[in-house]
Amino acid sequence: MDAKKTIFSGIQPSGDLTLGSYMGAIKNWVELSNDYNTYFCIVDMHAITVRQDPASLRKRAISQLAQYIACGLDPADNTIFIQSHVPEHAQLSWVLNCYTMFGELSRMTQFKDKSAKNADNINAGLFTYPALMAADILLYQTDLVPVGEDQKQHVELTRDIAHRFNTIYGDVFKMPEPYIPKVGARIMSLTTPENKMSKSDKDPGGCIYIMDKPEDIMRSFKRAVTDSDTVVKFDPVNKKGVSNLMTIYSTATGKTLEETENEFVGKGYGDFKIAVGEAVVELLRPIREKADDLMKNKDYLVSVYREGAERASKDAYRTLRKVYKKVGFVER
Ligand code: ATP
Ligand code: LTN
Repeated sequence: MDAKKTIFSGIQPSGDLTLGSYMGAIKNWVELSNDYNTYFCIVDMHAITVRQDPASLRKRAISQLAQYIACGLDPADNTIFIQSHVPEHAQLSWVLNCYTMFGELSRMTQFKDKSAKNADNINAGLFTYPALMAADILLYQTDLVPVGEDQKQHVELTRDIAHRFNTIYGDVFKMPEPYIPKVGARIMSLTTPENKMSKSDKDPGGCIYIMDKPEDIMRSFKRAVTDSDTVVKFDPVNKKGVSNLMTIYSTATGKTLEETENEFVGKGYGDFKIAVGEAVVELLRPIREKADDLMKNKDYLVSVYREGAERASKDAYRTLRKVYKKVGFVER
């Protein structure tokens, strides 16, 4: 028996990875990865709940893999794979769809947001998205799911589904817990700090991408929205823009919010924004360079995702087989 507990998390290749996905999720994957048995997934099946251009989707899945590795996830120690390569995800998700209630899915904030944004394509997959996410998590008997704040509701629904299933059939699924960082769980847009920084955001200035060049990062931070005050103070209600920049600075440098406040006493927003930009440039520089290098070696990336899928599938099948038996499917 493996004494280590298990982590599962994933990101959709629906756009280029942002500083938000790094600070809310990937950074914590890396920090926790030594102490856990880990699965990190590129959830391409989730991505098609919104229309994608096929060639870009394919390209982004591969570059997302390179970025996972560049952020510090060593494929020798972490199972890194592409969701559509492991058919057990689709198979378990069908079963879980039959244990997930219409009312529960209707209450999901992400569904409401995405239906408003994609009013011409409110498809069934967008609605049942959380059942697929529950399958991702439950297949691996996951203990911990490191995600940003916006995904907490989905992990809670996963727990409800697991509980419902276990109550009927006995202990089939491990009960997963969300892991949400104290600082950095919700990075906001630099131009509209009332909105989450998001890779499918249409406003390019609001978003920092992991692969952005230093000059683009600096330009975005210099233009970041602040307020008419002059004090660098953490107040997410009245000073949304400044508080967001403080969160980013604190997560990038490891300094606390208090230390950050003290560091900028008597200095203006101009100096502050440059300091935040520089901290982010230095944080992302080695990641971008490593990812660029990895992208030159496609054969290596192919070998990583093939090996990952093989390992994942073996583990996933164990749970799927149990589930099929429990619900009464005839063994093949
Ligand atoms: P999309 O725009 O396609 O919905 P997204 O940019 O919102 O994508 P996701 O793929 O939904 O990003 O999220 C990937 C992971 O990163 C999740 O764990 C999510 O909670 C986290 N995350 C995404 N954006 C942020 C953010 N702005 N702040 C903190 N965490 C974030
Ligand atoms: N819904 C998540 C992505 C996701 C995920 C998962 C996260 C799909 N399956 C399993 C954690 C565990 C999002 O970020 N939008």
